[in-house]
Amino acid sequence: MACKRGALIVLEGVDKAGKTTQCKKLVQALQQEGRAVEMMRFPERTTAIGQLISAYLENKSDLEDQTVHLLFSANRWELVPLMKKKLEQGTTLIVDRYAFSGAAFTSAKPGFSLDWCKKPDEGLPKPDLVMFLQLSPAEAALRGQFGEERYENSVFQKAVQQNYEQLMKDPSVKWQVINASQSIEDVHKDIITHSLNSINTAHNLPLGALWK
Ligand code: ADP
Ligand code: FDM
Repeated sequence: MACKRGALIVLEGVDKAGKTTQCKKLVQALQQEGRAVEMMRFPERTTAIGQLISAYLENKSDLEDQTVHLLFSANRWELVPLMKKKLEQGTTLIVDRYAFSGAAFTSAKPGFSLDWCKKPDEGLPKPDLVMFLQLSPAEAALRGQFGEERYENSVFQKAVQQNYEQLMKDPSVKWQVINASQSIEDVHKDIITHSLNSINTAHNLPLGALWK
């Protein structure tokens, strides 16, 4: 009998919502239960495409907005064979940002529609669950100053938040809003509950195609 597939679980949210903290805690908790699980992140800065993206985010290079948008998408597509292989082998993937960041961030720039921004990511492996870590800009500000990277300013982040709200209206994606203003432990408890449900459900379902 073929082994049961792993679940594709994504964490999204504005800067400082706690995505990286929670992805790491979730992976650790699932591993302690003896489950096959790995963490991924986008952008994945170690590939050749990822290095172009990283230089752009660090303001070391300039690219057209269209170019960088397509690079972010290409960075996901280049990892699709690996993701599919792992999922088929039964490994659950916990992913820090995905196509939703792609659409929410680029469409916060003037002249970019959400529809145009979603197009290059159409057909990517569809997450079984997308948890949106909800945190107000005021609470995010309490978690420290913005860094030096591109997009790290409150006006841009507010526009990003509004775009996420648009994306969350799409019933073809399984969204779960998480109250990210709780303590790290309480957020983790919510996240693990939803993740375990998703892992159990995904076992019996084929992997879907995003936005198709
Ligand atoms: P993101 O990946 O969403 O940008 P991080 O996980 O890097 O967010 O967290 C941003 C900062 O906020 C870190 O200093 C982290 O320790 C802190 N942090 C994360 N979650 C919480 C929480 N629930 N309450 C208070 N501080 C938090
Ligand atoms: N970002 C991330 C995008 O603009 N498009 C994307 O497709 C993705 C995955 O890159 F500002 C933005 C979001 C954030 C930056 O920062 C990546 P982190 O700190 O590595 O998550």
